[in-house]
Amino acid sequence: MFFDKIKENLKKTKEAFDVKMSNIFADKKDINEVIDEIEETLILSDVGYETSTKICNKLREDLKKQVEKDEQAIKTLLRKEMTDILLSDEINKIDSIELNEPQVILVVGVNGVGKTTSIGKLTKLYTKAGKKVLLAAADTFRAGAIDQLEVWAKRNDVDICAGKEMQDPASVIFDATKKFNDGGYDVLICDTAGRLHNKKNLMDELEKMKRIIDKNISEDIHKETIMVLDATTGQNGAIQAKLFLEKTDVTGIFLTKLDSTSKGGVVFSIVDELKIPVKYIGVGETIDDIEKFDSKSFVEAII
Ligand SMILES: Nc1nc2c(ncn2[C@@H]2O[C@H](COP(=O)(O)OP(=O)(O)O)[C@@H](O)[C@H]2O)c(=O)[nH]1
Ligand SMILES: [Mg+2]
Repeated sequence: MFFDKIKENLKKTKEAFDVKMSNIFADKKDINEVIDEIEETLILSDVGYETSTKICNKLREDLKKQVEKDEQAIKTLLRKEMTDILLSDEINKIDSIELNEPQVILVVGVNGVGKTTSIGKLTKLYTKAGKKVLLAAADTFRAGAIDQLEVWAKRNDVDICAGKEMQDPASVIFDATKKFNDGGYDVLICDTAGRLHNKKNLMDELEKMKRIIDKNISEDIHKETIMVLDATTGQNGAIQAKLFLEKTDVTGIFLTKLDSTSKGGVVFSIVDELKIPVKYIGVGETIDDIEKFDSKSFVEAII
C-alpha cells in the first residue's frame, strides 16, 4: 500500500512524534498539561518554537468548542491544525509543478543536501510521464559533480549538457538552453554548485544563471527554482533556506533524507515561516525514493 510505504519511509520522523505522543496520553492528565506536552513534543521534533506555539494555541481554541477531549479527539484536531499549516492560503496560491507542462527547473541548495540525487529522481518521474528531459551539469566547481550527474543521465537514458571543470556555470546554462530550444525537449533540469564559503559569488552566479534562463527561454515555458534542503539538519536547514531566499525567488522545496531523520517536523516550520511549498520529499538514496509531497498523507503518516 502506498500509505504503508510512506509510513515506512518516514519511520524516524514518525517515531519522533508517535512514541512521545502515546506517552503523553498514557497517564491521565489535565487537558492543559496534555497540550503543553504536545507543544514540547512538537518543538523537540523540530517543528520550531513559533510554529509549535501557533499549532497548540489553535488546538486550545478548538478544544474549548468541543466536548470530546479524549486522545482520539485531540489527535484529530491536532492533525487538522498541522495540515492547515501546510496548506495555508498563501501557499495554495503558488502553483505546484505539473508534470505535463514544458518547464525549466533550476536546482539550488548548499553542498551535500542531495541536489544531484534529487535531480536523478525527478528525471525518472518526468521520463516515466513520457517527457523528453535534458540535464545541465552547471556544478562545474568539481569534476566529480559533473561525472555524478552524468551517471544519473545514463541511468535515466537522457541527454546532458556537461561543462568542463571550472567552466563558467552560466555558460553551461547558456548551452543547455540552446540545446533545449533546438532539440524538442519538454523539461530542462539544471544542477548547480552549492558551496557556501563564498556566499556572494554563489548568489551572483545563481542570479546570472537565472537571467540567462529568462532571456533564452520563451515566456510560455514554466520556470521553477527548486531549493533542496536536508531534513536531517532540522532548524539549521531552515536558517540556510532563509539565506538563499534573500537572493533567489525559490518556487518550491525538495526536502531530502526524511527516511533517516527524526527532525522531519522541520517541514512545518519551513512552510509556515518561509511560505514556500514543499513539492517533493526524498526518502532514500535510490532513484525511486521520491514522493510528491501531500500535506494530508504526510500528517497522517507521522501522527
Ligand atoms: N538517506 C537519504 N540520502 C540521500 C537522499 N538524497 C540524497 N541523499 C544522499 O546524500 C548525499 C549527497 O547527495 P548529493 O546529491 O551528492 O548532494 P549535492 O551535493 O547537493 O548534489 C549522497 O550520499 C546521497 O545518496 C535521501 O532522500 N535520503
Ligand atoms: Mg551535486
